[in-house]
Amino acid sequence: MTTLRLAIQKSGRLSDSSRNLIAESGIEVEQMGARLRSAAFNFPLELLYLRDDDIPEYVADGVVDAAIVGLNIVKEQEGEVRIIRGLGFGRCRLSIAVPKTFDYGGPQSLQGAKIATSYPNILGAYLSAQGISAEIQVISGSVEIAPAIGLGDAVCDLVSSGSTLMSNGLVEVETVLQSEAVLIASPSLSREKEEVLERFLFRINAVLRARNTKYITLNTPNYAIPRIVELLPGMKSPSVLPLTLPGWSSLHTVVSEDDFWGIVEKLKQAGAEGILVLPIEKVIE
Ligand code: PRT
Ligand code: ZN
Repeated sequence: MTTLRLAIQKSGRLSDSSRNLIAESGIEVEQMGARLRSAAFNFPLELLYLRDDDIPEYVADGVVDAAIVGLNIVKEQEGEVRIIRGLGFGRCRLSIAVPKTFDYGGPQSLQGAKIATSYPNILGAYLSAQGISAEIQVISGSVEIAPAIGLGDAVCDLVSSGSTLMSNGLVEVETVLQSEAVLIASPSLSREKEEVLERFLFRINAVLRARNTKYITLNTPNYAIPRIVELLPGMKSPSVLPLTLPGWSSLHTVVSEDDFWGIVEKLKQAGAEGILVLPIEKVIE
């Protein structure tokens, strides 16, 4: 049977989440150890562990068929790859930041400035779209220290909590790219590999849909059911089961966790009691 070769980051911020996603998809992989690759036992998948910077090129060249890597890396590199879907982890943004003392009044303030970054292509495209000519100073690591050592007037770097910028006396002023881990694939795969990719994607979709979805059960007096049903943005209409207590029912439905926190108070006010929120493992649509 045809095997799909999938690259993930060997060791770094995306490694654990990538491996967890594969495991939650019900795909069992040999222990990783110090290997460069390992095979799945119960799905036609081979995993390759690579440095994230190498991944887009390997996918574009067809050395691997698909991969999980940051959108920031995909956008920075030139090779042609298909972005299949965002995976909801590894979220960060590529931002321009300036020293606290910089008198910043919008992107035009960067005219003629020297900006240190590891993302010259994304930054270059952003600056030309804004009609700004600035000097791009390419630095491979610790971009945040560049202004302090005279290597730039500003920086363009990845930010998640913002604490690295803050501890270096920098202020985030523009977001150039919103990033997260993405599943990418080679531009052309054989029909057999494309089918395996589809099956892999089907599983991933089920896992990711479930992550933000909760199974809710609650008890309610019967008179409150119409109001509560109105509040619950369920998949379809919720199930209503009678309780042994006369005039009361138990209501079951599935809601997105974000929606749930927005309506929980209203559910209680409407008369809901004993609200349970349960995790869901997979959602197949
Ligand atoms: O060895 P390899 O080359 O594979 O790994 P790497 O060291 O190049 O990458 P790694 O593991 O650091 O990051 C992998 C991917 O994680 C990145 O390409 C992004 O897609 C994503 N990601 C998410 C981040 C961050 N958040 C992040 N905060 N990558 C880097 N950072 C760094 C940032 O560069 C800065 O130095 O964290 C610092 C900022 O963090 P805060 O929280 O202080 O704002
Ligand atoms: Zn890297």
